Amino acid sequence: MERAKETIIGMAGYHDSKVQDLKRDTVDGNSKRGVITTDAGVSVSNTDDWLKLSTEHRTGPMLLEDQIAREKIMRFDHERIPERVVHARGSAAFGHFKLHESVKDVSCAGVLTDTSRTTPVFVRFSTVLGSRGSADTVRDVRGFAVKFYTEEGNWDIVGNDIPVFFIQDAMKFPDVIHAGKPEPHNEVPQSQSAHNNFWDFQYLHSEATHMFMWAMSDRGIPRSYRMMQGFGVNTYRLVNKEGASHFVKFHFTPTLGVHSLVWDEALKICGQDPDFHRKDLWEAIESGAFPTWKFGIQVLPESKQDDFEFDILDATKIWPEELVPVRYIGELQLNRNPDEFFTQTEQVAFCTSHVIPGVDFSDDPLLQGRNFSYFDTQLSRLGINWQELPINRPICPMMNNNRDGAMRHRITKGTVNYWPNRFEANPPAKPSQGGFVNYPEKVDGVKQRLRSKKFQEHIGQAQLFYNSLSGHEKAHLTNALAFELDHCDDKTVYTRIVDRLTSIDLSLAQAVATKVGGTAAPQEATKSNPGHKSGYLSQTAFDPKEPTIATRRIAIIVCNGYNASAFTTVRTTLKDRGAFPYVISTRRSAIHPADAPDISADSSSLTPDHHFEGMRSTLFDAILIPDAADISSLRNGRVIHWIREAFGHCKAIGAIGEAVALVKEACGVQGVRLAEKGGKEDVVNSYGVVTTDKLVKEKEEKGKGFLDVFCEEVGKHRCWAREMDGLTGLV
Ligand code: HDD
Repeated sequence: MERAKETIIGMAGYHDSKVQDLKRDTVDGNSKRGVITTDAGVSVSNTDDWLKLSTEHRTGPMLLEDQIAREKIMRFDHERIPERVVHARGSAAFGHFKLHESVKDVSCAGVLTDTSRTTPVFVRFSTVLGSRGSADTVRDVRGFAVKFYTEEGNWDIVGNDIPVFFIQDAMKFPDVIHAGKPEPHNEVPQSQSAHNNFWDFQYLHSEATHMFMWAMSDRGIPRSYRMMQGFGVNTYRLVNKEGASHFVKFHFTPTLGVHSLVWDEALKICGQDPDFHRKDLWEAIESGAFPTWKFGIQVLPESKQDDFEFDILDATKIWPEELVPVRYIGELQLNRNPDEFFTQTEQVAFCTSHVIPGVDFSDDPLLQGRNFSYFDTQLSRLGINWQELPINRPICPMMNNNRDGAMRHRITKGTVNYWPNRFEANPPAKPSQGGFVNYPEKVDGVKQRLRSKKFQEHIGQAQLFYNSLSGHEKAHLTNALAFELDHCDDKTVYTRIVDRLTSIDLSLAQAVATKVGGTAAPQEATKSNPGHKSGYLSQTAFDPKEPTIATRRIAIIVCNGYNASAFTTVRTTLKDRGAFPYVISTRRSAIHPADAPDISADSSSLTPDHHFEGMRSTLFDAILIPDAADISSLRNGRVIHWIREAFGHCKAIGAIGEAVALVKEACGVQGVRLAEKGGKEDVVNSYGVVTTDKLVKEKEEKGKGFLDVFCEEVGKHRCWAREMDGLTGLV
């Protein structure tokens, strides 16, 4: 009771409670009001020159007595902490969770029952295998870790963008990670699964088959953190007020849809902009385009635990949504970037064991091991008092008799640090006061190292996943496997994987074997693919009902002599519809429209955002080239390559007037029709290449013109028909 009162007092403007909490420890590093001091607060007059024995003519030896220089160097020497043993590379943001529908029928957790609450969150996205400085767009699983700062304490969902895991038992985690990380003899390759050890492990653990199919699919190369699903993966338990328990899986589904890069593009971005995802998240939030996800739960009463072909506690299995629908009950929004990377994104520590009353664990053998591992790893990463760090501490009052330890900084007054004590200070809370009570599960078993029978079947859901993909997704998956196995030079490894693929789908195995070697002959042991499908596994199932161009990066290519009115209409329309347009030209100094070619006429000039050498088409979702008198100035290898490459990556391309000829030169392959000068059709859309002779103002105003068709194509993310019909040369 006392606690609830305190909670409310401490939370004026509840939705900002974590912001208020962090303010206690936040100072302004940009402020001009103070002067520079030592860590002990003494003002310092020089931080550039070590104290030394010098004269005007000769620099002499430096003095060890310079405590100011020593402190500066010594602090620097110890700046690094161990990076996370997995998920080292990541970025994060603050936001909030809003519950739309109470689920008090299954849980008594305040965050899942009180629709008037807004719960602050901190969410960290990550890759798994790479080091802290590795590239964002590698093929990998992505972490999706959510810390809810609830009124009853912190609740962490430490999930991924893929709903299943490689292994069933936590004891195998060091093996799967050792096999995936750089090989031990030469520390190669960095953040790649394309090597012998990774695939050796995959073969030797057939339970990993389902997940490697997901990792090789487009899910392994997301376009943006904002366009990925998040899954709690493990089976948890929800407990309601009456004490009844239900099993549950957690889902986050992005409102922008689920979208991916294409592999050739992902590879190039690793070099062109290794921070691509980090910047994408940051920029979207800074510009007010807050990423959102629907939050849903799949719930099963305990009585149904044994009703399925698979074990519902096996983390290598999904609960197909046809069997257990997702109940969408709330929304997660990210709306504030961190103030400092290290103290927030690096020092945040998630634990699957952080649950709150109303949420509990199942006997999922992966989850149970995780509950040990996360807490344990924070000890070597951050030290015993890691929960005191500002980003990790709860927003509700916290009190117990855990004391001391390195770097303890909370000062707890009073004469007792144990319970019970003669003052009855800080007693345990009764369940009626919100005290956590473990679900009284009845357990009956024999103590042995064993997984139950249903854990032994590993192929059925890998087939379900493969069968449920659309044509282009299947093609991408096939190519991904062919790429990865091409990087395995040990014949045992790639022939075995081809073998494994034959038990999923013979045609898939044959396509891969043709490229990498190995025999995909139907064997006696080959399981036939029964062809079952689910409607919720292809990324296309999550396309927004109304296609949107919001937050899409669109390159508007311009040159001197551009048509000012076409350019302005284009840029304004794209901006109005929420896209991020960037002007790209041959230089970043001023360019001039056709009707004001005078270089000195500053008022009618345009300063491009980038030039062609500074950026690449890979960093944009679409390209649009307005009309320009002097289009021939763009007729060079670099620009042609820009457009051609965007065509190869199936991006929407738009061209107006004279620019159509440029597009023709870059991607005028057979099968793609383009608008003709004086032709009958106002707008031609062929394979996502949208062209027009001229922009008709009235049509644009009525919302039926060239720009609408172009935006519709951008909203589709990519024109996959282009590669499926063999026009891109990349499939
Ligand atoms: Fe894990 C980090 C997700 C299985 C042990 N894991 C970590 C992070 C995510 C996941 C998103 C990064 C958290 C952050 O941003 O700080 N891990 C998963 C998922 C799993 C999973 C979805 C399967 C359902 N993990 C797993 C197992 C173990 C670990 C089975 C050990 C038995 N994971 C760790 C860890 C890490 C970690 C070593 C490294 C840094 C950290 O915990 O805080 O303890």
